[in-house]
Amino acid sequence: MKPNEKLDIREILKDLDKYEPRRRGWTWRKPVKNLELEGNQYSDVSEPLKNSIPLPGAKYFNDIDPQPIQVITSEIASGRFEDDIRRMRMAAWHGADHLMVIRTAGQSHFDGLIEGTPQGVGGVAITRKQVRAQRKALDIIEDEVGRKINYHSYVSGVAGPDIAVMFAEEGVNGAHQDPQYNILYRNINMIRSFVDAAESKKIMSWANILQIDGAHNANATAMVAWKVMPELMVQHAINSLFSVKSGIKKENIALSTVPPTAVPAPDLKINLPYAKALRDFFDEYKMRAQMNTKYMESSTRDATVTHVLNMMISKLTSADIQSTITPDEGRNVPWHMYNVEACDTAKQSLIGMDGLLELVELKTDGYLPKKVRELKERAILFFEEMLLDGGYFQAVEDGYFIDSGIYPERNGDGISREINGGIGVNTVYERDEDYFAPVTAHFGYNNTSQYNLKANESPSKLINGSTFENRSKIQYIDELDQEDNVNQRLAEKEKYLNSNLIKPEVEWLADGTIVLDVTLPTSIRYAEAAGLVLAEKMNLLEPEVIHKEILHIAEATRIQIKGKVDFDINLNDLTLPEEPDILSDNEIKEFVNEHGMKIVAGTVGEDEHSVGLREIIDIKHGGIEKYGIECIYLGTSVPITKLVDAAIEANADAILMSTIISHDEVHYKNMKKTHEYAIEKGVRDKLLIIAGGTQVTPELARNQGVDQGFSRGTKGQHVASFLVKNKKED
Ligand code: Z98
Repeated sequence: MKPNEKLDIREILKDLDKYEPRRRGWTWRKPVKNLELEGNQYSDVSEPLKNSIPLPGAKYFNDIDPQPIQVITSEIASGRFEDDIRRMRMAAWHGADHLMVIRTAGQSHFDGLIEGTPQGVGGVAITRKQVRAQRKALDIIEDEVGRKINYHSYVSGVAGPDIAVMFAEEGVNGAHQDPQYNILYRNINMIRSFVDAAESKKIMSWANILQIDGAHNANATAMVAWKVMPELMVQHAINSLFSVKSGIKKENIALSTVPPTAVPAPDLKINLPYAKALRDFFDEYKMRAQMNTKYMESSTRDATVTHVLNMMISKLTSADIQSTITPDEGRNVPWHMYNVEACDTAKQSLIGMDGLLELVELKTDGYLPKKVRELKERAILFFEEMLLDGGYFQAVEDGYFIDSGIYPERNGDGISREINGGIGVNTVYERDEDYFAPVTAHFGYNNTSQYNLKANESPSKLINGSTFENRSKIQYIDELDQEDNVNQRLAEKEKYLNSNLIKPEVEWLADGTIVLDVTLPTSIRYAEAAGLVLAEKMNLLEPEVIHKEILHIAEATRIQIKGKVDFDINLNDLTLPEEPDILSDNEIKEFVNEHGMKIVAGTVGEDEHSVGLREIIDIKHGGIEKYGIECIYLGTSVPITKLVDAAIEANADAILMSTIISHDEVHYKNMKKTHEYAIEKGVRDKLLIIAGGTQVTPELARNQGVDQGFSRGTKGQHVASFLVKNKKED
């Protein structure tokens, strides 16, 4: 795979029936002690990538791209897995190494494994083909970026154990699994849910899949999110210990933690003690920190600030995995650019806070430890009361969970589920005495002795291995639906697949969607209506206001409108402007340092417009002085003879002449005169003449005899590069 080539989805789909995952299990980043990049010392970083897109400011640091120590999650499930694969590549280049396929698809409403690749609504249905295609694509992507990528989805719903088996077979590396999710949010019978969970966890442990729990969903669901803090700890405890008892290693158990509140509440005062209490209680487990979606609105700025504040807590409490997705999920716009933005936000913040715990310490007296203790006490009392009242199942029936009171306060609005109710009620059966299952990973009683198997021998030995050992037994079903499948979708997009035709896109190839960002000088209601008219007049199809922000209730409103365009752009019809040929700052500096460089500059003729030229020279604005080039500035309206004479006297390497006035082609005439006068003086061959100005066309300037012309948008670096290159050629 060449970095500058597009992923060919059809190539990935080819021979998918024969694909075998390269490995099983989760991979953490490789820490690097005392990494030094461009003179910067880093404390909590991991191995740099082979290919990546650095942050915008990196151009001032020789494009270094330090990678935080935390695994960074990006959640990608737009509804079309084939487009998600492309977005996974974008996210990986921006630093994501945990790619989750999880969104509001309602996958956990499916009662069995589904096959093929149907298009999802706001998410994707988890199927073997989709999982296999994405894992295969990630093999290519991880080679490209030079870091292992963890692929993740979830083991929920009554089909949970079946999904766990499929994940183990297909090399899925991480999964959400938490029986409490099924019970509280999907009304699956509690006994069934815990039995399924034991089985699923056993399978996940065999495949070394990292497990993330579902406790944070309480926070997103509760009426008053922060009040569920004690309950969140109880939910984490139940799932963690149940997972250990089902066979998962502690290092493969991650708590899904979300800072329970958000600004305008005093964020750190509430969220930090909570995170600290959690770290103290669950110090043997991993933490997957995610953002709070509960209070997230449509402002990307607002979501980003929440994310950054949340990451300060992640740093202070040493979270192991940093999720980035909820700024996107909270706004329900699963678009490429938001995944990428959030990955960059994580990288920028975590690197920005590198070494934070070497700089500050969490206080051991006063408010923080007091609050931490209070939260722990509330959680323990919650647990004790639950045990006294008959245990977890009874507590759920009594509506203990997702109550809007902070324990021990109760508001009676919790979610209540019946022990003898819900989906899958009465579907759990005790195993008969001769029960036997010839499978590799299985929870609980299995009468292997009747077949003379030793205790440490796998029951699957009796059938020459189950699908875990013998992949030829896996039933691979390509597509079941003739209409709704990836081949049909790709055929519809044929025109845009690896062709010269492009159309804007936000989530699916050639979806045609664009966003307008508009400020209108009116109140919010009028701005919204006017915005739609504006979009229609601009020929945008299906316009919809996706964000509104009051700048002032009467003066102005900012709105964002999405809409579609129905035309294509042919890349072959485009004329690309010449790429400026520039050297790096260091290359220029080194050359000037070694060989010296002097220029004489001025605006010529009757021209008083000095700003442009001064910007090219001045160190403050990135002008050529910063490279050590000696600049003799002669001022404005300088006669061309004076410019050349001064250059001779100073033994300068070049003249920088600037002209804005262009009536009667005076700017070009002056260029010609300068060139000719330099010849007359016998210095033309050792003196470079460079002409700049807004009306200068480089080619026309060269036609007048000067060495180069520079127009609008020119920076000191462009001019300095030209000077150095020419001197090098001499
Ligand atoms: C996250 N962004 O945690 P449906 N099972 C568990 C879950 O936590 C979730 C689902 C299933 C969040 C995503 N989590 C929220 C334990 C969802 C999803 O039926 O497809 O909605 O199940 O990363």
